[in-house]
Amino acid sequence: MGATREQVTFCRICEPFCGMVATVEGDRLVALRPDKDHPLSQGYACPKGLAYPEIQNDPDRVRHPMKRQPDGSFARVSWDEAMADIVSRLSTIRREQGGSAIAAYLGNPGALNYSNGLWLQSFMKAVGSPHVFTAGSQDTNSRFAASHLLYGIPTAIAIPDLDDMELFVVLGANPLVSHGSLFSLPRMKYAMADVVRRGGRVLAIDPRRTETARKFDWLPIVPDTDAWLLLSLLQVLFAEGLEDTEALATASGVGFLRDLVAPFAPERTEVHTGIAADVVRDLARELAARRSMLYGRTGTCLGSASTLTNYLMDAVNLVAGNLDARGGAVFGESPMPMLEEVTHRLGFLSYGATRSRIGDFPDMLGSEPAANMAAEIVTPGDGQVRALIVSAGNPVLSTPNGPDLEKALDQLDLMVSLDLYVNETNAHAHYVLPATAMYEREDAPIFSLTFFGQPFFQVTDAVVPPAGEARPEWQVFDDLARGLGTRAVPIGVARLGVRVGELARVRLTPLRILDAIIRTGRGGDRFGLRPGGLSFKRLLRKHPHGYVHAERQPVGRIHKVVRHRDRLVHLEHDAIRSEVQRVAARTHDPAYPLRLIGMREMRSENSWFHNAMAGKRDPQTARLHPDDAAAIGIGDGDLVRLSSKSGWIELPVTLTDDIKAGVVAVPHGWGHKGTGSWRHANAMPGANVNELASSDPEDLEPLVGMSHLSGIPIRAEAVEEVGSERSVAAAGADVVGVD
Ligand SMILES: Nc1nc2c(c(=O)[nH]1)N[C@H]1C(S)=C(S)[C@@H](COP(=O)(O)OP(=O)(O)OC[C@H]3O[C@@H](n4cnc5c(=O)[nH]c(N)nc54)[C@H](O)[C@@H]3O)O[C@H]1N2
Ligand SMILES: Nc1nc2c(c(=O)[nH]1)N[C@H]1C(S)=C(S)[C@@H](COP(=O)(O)OP(=O)(O)OC[C@H]3O[C@@H](n4cnc5c(=O)[nH]c(N)nc54)[C@H](O)[C@@H]3O)O[C@H]1N2
Ligand code: SF4
Ligand SMILES: [Mo]
Repeated sequence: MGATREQVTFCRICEPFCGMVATVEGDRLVALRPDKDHPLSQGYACPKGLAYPEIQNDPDRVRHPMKRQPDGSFARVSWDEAMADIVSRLSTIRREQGGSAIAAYLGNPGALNYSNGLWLQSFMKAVGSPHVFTAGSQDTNSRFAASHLLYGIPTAIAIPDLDDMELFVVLGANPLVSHGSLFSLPRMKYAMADVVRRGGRVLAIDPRRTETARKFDWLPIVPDTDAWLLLSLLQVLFAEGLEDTEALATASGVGFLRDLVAPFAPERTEVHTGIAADVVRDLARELAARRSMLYGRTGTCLGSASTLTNYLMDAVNLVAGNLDARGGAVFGESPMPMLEEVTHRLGFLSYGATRSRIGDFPDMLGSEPAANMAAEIVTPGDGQVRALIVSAGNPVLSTPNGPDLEKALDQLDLMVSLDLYVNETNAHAHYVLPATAMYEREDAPIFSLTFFGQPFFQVTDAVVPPAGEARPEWQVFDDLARGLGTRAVPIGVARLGVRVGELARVRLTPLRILDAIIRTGRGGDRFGLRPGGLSFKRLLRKHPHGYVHAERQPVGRIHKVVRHRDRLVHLEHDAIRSEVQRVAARTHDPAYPLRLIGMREMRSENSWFHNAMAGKRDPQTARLHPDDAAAIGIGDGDLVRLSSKSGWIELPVTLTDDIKAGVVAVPHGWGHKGTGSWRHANAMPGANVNELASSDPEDLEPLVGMSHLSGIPIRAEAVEEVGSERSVAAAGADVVGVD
């Protein structure tokens, strides 16, 4: 054990990027405490963030390259041996079937890591494959697609200007637990409480009385009906002459929108949403009268018409005069504007630049729908996937229809994964390669630059050296590319500051690129032209707790944000019209009368915190309303079988009044199996809720191939256990329906 020291850094498990102070003994991260001097988090951190040393030092972590043996177990091999075999197999696949036989999946921690995704994308470009899959098609892509339609760029996403807000409507998000997403403000819950303290209101429109809804106001809604509600809010705004004409001058297609929403008076939509017409009218009036914003996240991004829902949400904000307005929905300013400019010009911010082989879906930021993965592997033809590299992901649990994906994975000629653990997905890999954990690398939140509540930037150095033989993902992609006789370098981004001649000579590291981005960004030293300006080193030394670029996010810049040639927000789209028609024509199968939604819990992060926090959290259960439970004759703690047209799972129920009758909530990321390295998590009961989700292209959201994970039609039945015998009561038809 060496000397004890402290180092200022920040957490990258989720999007607030809370400031942390790490205690290190020798090379070991022993503790984390919230950083009181961090300008945004000011001493706040959540239980997950503080528990990270348990992940860092988890004895179940993968610390060496591992090769799967014929019996399914893993044996340690050297990096050289693993890389040589992987390169040789990739070369063969590429030679015989072409680069498009190679696929990659980037999971959520990859989006919170500055270098992993850049190098993965560059590697895939270098081998010439369109098959990049990400967690985005289960998370954000419908938000991106709506922004592309409205603003001409997927990444233009408005955030709440809470400091001056009078009405904050949270539609399908639970920031008190999730800590916010596509919005980085560690003290968000305090900022929301301040809205109320100033005489304003926070309203959660959610099928469940969430932690956020409990603290503030709750308006229950039938899952997957937000589009109906939003159409009606717009109908009222126009019909009552409440539209903000000045705001509408920033848009084209206002007539289209007016006509589109005209048939949807609240009296027509209340049967779908379960929200009374007069409540909708009052809300529309309140939105027009007060500085306000509708803010949504996974609840509105994972429904069956999620691009439309996101489009309508922004349309309400615009028509009510709250878009790009103080106290409303504002577009954050990036401290590194060149980065967006360059990535935009290079075509990285694409939508529909290519179409998927399966289902003919447009790409989003160069990625295809992850729900297609199994079909892309098993469907013969040009572009059939034969090799898959998974970095920081667990799609067997996080995407629709995991069992099908598992079967498909076993047919691959090569599967490689970069992870901290053996999980349910990479248990099928030929090689699991140990990746560095977040405190083992330098980092910066470069994918969240415009989402900070205050214009902000921070960099961190590695806090401890890599555990065992762990390597950063970018290095592995770089080595693989070299092995294949090519280069995986984000050249375009690199050109920002690094002289091109140098690119050929030196190994271009992410740190060099990050440094260049900072030096050419706001306050940057312009490579010496502005002495005293910022560089990576200077930020680290002079502003270890982060750097606030301006007091507030600016307003009045919609013309700068919009990338359409005419600089107007585009409201008119045939795709939007056809989505409204599709929603209006939707029918319900009486065999599946209930609606399934997800829920996140404080001591859980998707699928990968159950091992570390196993003893500190409750196991997974299904939340059911007592009326629905009574209808099938089950009580608290009893087993329920939930079935959809795609599959079924069984798990114990927790009865609660905090959920709308007809709705069942189940946390995702569970269903750990003995095949993985997670000894504690594997011992916990639980089921993979995404077995109830469909990966059929017909069931994906049509505009961007978004997975439909929220509002899935299901049936609930009692499971009777007599001794070791189990039977399912045929009471499904009696279950209380939602609409
Ligand atoms: N039903 C339902 N399904 C959902 C959702 C839902 O709300 N409901 N939410 C969706 C959302 S929003 C998301 S983001 C996805 C998440 O989907 P995924 O990203 O596929 O799954 P995770 O569970 O986040 O798995 C992350 C993996 O990365 C590993 N890891 C952690 N840190 C690192 C690192 O630094 N480097 C590397 N290489 N690996 C690391 C972890 O060990 C873990 O195995 O799930 C989606 N699925
Ligand atoms: N503790 C914890 N924090 C996390 C995560 C985690 O797993 N655990 N995951 C991180 C990730 S990857 C992400 S993307 C973010 C997500 O951040 P959030 O989206 O804020 O997180 P959720 O808790 O999934 O909130 C979604 C809410 O939508 C509601 N909902 C479901 N269906 C509908 C619907 O049809 N309409 C409406 N109006 N509401 C609906 C749900 O009841 C739920 O309250 O959280 C991040 N933070
Ligand atoms: S809220 Fe997210 S970023 Fe903050 S400490 Fe918790 S896990 Fe880390
Ligand atoms: Mo996510």
